[in-house]
Amino acid sequence: MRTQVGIVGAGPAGLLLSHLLHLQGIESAIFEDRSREAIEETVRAGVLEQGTVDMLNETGVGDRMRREGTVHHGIALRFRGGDHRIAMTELTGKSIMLYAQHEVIKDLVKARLHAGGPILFQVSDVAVHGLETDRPSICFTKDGRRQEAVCDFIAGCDGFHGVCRPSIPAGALTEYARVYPFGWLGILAQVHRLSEELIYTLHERGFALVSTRSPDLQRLYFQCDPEDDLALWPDERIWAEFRLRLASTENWQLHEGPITQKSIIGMRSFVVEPMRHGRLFLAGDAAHIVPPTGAKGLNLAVADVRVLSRAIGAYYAVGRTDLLDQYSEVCLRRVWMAQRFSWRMTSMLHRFPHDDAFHLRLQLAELDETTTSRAAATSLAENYVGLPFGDASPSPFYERR
Ligand code: RFL
Ligand code: PHB
Repeated sequence: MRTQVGIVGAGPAGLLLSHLLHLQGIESAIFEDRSREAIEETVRAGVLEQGTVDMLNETGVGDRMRREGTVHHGIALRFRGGDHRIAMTELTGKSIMLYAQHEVIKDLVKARLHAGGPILFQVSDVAVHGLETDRPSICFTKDGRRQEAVCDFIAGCDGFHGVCRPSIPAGALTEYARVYPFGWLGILAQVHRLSEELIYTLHERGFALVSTRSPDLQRLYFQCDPEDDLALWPDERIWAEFRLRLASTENWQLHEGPITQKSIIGMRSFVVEPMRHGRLFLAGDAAHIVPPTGAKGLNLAVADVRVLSRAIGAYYAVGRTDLLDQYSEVCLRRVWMAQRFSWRMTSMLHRFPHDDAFHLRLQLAELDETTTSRAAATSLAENYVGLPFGDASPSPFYERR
């Protein structure tokens, strides 16, 4: 088969890129190794930055998000048992949206299939070839048959464990990485909403987070040993840990209920430079990972494909290659700012294995400063609601039509 842009991976990056290209009249095909059901059910992110929300709305895939998502204007930082609000909208004029990643995925899959855009689910043994030529290709097995898609460009949107990044010759990329000595145990619980806004907590026993999915389904996390076995965490033990860490000196109550999903995830920071090799462009988790404390991963994936779709659009419309050449540099500047913010939120709110009482007091002092200085609170809020996209490229062709 032949397509203009071959996209590996139907996560937020791959699906949105395909949608943005379609709006500019550019053909693409997506190659995904899991089933449609599997990608539409995987529980991951929940926080969408204002810029992500605006993009989904402006490109016609925001209707259900506007109806079912919840706009939040602040977050709480809980320490010494007390809540301190960061008034995001008051400080920045922007807000965030709580809307689950798998709901974004459902909306994008529906839009792509409706427009006839091919998404090939359950392909196996994907391999990319000819990256340094102007006819790169994607080989894959579908229904037992080995096939090839010849493309002009390939977008590696296949996440951290995908095949695209490792297909780049050794020596062409530099990797920057940090692995944290803790993970997050996350649950979905059938409990009525615990708080109007997210609560990020630092407790002597470690970090905890109260988030939400709907009025009757809550998402909570706490810091744990990344090697912990979920079997060691029966529901009662999980609630006991939340009771301790979320203990409040104010009028706040933890309601407990049935846990419908639980998992443990490791935490790392990772960036690869550059995000391009020949005709292969990496986007989203394939190029960078952040610890989830800043809620940035999905939003970075969206920012990458915005830049990439504009660069590819300018190539097909007027033959420009300069935006493709600038892709990596433009994305990386913002990626590193999000890395720094995610690292900062993680270090400020988690206990590290060898931290002593001195370090805990420094963390509390940092939280005191963040919640009492308007300048410090504004800096956190600006990062949390999302930094400007930072691409100086012309407005995309689909906006001009
Ligand atoms: P994805 O979502 O991993 O999608 C990659 C897709 O590629 C497919 N794939 C392959 N297909 C074909 N052949 C292969 N060889 C393939 N290998 C992989 C996979 O099946 C998959 O469908 O990457 P993408 O699109 O870059 O999106 C990144 C985001 O998913 C990720 O950054 C976020 O989930 C991170 N994240 C959060 N981000 C936010 O912006 N806000 C949040 O509130 C937030 N919370 C979170 C998070 C991530 C979490 N976990 C589970 C790591 C909370 C958690 C707990
Ligand atoms: C979530 O709702 O899953 C969530 C919220 C905030 C984060 C990470 C995850 O920082």
